[in-house]
Amino acid sequence: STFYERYHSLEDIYYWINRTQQDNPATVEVILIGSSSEKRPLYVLKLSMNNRPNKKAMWIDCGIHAREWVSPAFCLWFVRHSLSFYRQNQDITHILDNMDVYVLPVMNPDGYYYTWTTNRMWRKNRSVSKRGGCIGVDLNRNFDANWCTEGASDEPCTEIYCGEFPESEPETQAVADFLRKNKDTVQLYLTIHSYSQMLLFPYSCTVEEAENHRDLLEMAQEAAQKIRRYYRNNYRYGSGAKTIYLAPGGSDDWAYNLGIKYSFTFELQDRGRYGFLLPPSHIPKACNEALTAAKTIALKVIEKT
Ligand code: 0X9
Ligand code: ZN
Repeated sequence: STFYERYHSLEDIYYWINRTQQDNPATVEVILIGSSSEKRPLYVLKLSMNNRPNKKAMWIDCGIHAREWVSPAFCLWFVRHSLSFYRQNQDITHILDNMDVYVLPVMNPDGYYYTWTTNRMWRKNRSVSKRGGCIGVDLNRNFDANWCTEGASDEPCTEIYCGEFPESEPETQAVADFLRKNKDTVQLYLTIHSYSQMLLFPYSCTVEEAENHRDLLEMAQEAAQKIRRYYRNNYRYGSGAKTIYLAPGGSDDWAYNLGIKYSFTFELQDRGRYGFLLPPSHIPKACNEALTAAKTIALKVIEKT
């Protein structure tokens, strides 16, 4: 199997980020957006073709939740596809001709490291709570979107602990600061999770419909249709609150409220047979499905904006 068909340690991913930039100096820039609570760097790859900045951009983050290993694998897969098939594949060419792409391969490096060394099923980051001695905040409950209401917990020992206050975690703050700074160009926000095979959009923090609900629904539906047609696999789609559960403080809702009106959470394979322990042999199909969805949605965004 090739590099992209395996899971990689954090060290390997840092090496890959550096190597990818060195091999593609004209198109790849590495941006340090902050550091984790254990002081690991948070690097974003900026893909920008043709030496000219595009007016539009999309953002993809992976690895908010430590144990969802197929998520960072997707970020690497997406970058490889972009760099290898630009000018060969019509869709990715059109996307990269119209948008810069920001990719954060591992948003929760401390948690990811911990799943490789100590506890494969760890979800949260690794910050030490002031009270109680429990470790970790759920970074996808730590954003400022109906923060810590129903669907999150203020109890540090739970898996859905929202943190001391919105953006209390350095990982959350780094992403939020970067997106605030770039909100005039970023039109599409994608965040990659596993598992359950769903394409979700705002809101998850309330049962109310987003203002452009019909657009978001249509985009998710078209993406799911393509996955069904090309890969014979079913993905559910809809607003987060109505498709899975109420869950406030998520990055997708926060980005949406910031003004990034196309905001999606992808839940990749599978539906529970292997769950978070998806075998590496499933990486190619899982990533190609998500790639199809990402490209379908990005093309729609270019059309609409
Ligand atoms: O609960 C989550 O954070 C996500 N599911 S997961 O099993 N990967 O943990 C779903 C996130 C949906 N979006 C929001 N809750 N904002
Ligand atoms: Zn997740």
